[in-house]
Amino acid sequence: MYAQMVKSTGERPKTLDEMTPEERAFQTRIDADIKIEPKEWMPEGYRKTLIRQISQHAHSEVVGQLPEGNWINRAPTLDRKAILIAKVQDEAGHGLYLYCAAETLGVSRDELIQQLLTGKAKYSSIFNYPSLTWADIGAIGWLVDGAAIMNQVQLQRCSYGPYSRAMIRICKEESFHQRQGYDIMMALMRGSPEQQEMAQDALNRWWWPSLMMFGPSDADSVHSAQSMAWKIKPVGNDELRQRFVDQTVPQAEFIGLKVPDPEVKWNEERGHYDFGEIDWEEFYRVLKGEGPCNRERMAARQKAWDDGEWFREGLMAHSKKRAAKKLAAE
Ligand code: FAQ
Repeated sequence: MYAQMVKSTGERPKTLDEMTPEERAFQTRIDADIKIEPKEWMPEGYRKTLIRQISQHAHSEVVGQLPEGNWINRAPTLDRKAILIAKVQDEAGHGLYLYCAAETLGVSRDELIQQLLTGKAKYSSIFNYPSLTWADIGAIGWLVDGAAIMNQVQLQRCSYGPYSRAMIRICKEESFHQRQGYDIMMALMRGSPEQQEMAQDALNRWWWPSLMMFGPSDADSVHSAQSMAWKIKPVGNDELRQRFVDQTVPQAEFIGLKVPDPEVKWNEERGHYDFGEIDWEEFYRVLKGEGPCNRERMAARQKAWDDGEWFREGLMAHSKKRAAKKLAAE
């Protein structure tokens, strides 16, 4: 039940010759960068891929509140606490925009939530790691939101209108999140040796999981070829991961932190940083439900769902009453 099952069935994209006339007309619109809107015809695979990706993204935003929520009561100052509350609330809002975008594809929010609670739908692997110290809150903002923006900026160009528009607002907020995380890391690095050590320890633990957020390498990515042909994903997993490394290594060095990878080195010829191999076994273990916090995260979501039952019932009863009143008045 707690497993984020690894069950992927990727297919190579059809060539124009293999497409039906409807599919060809659809692909021509995609190639011309025309946005697809909810009521328009779309291939079933396009609809399913979007539901999968958008709902997994929504679940990630909601589950992603948990590691930081853990530190709201323990934030070191009132200002830091207010900022953290605002940030965690933003993540809830992102989940809501994204569930709404998924609903435009003909799936209900209850169905999506059941998929999460039964382990059928995934959420980002990163949220299965624990937030052990205050420096982790800095590292999450800096690295996790940093990786999220790197991915989401290009998703603003996604071919599906409602998803691409949701991304525009989300990216603005994520950019504030990233800055507040880096600001926490800067403050710690200006502090005592113990604080500096705490910041380095957080970077050591969050670096590799952050690189895993971009998904398997392109060669092993099940959906990338088709998703890129449909412009659901305008840029591949490896290119985004490289952009993230290129952006983040100098930020670490600027405040005196060391990225925990001996192979990180500027490559003049490539114009990029080289970096070491990701532990893909760990990635797939986390996806299978065996990360440090998978059970805890799912138990928290299940509890939230159960605790909210009386409220959902109340809302339904109120809406039925209003509808009956309206009908009686007509
Ligand atoms: N974790 O063929 P691909 C955030 C799965 S938001 C778990 O490459 P795809 C904000 C993948 O689903 C973070 N599963 O798949 C925040 C597929 O399995 P499936 C979330 C992963 O979809 C910050 C299988 O592996 N962002 O952090 C992961 O083309 C702080 C094969 O992979 C988004 O969701 C992973 N890391 O590419 C909130 C962005 N990677 O579905 C709170 C939108 C891969 O067949 C606090 N999503 N898988 O069973 C995407 O861009 C894509 O879905 C990718 C994966 C890039 C994540």
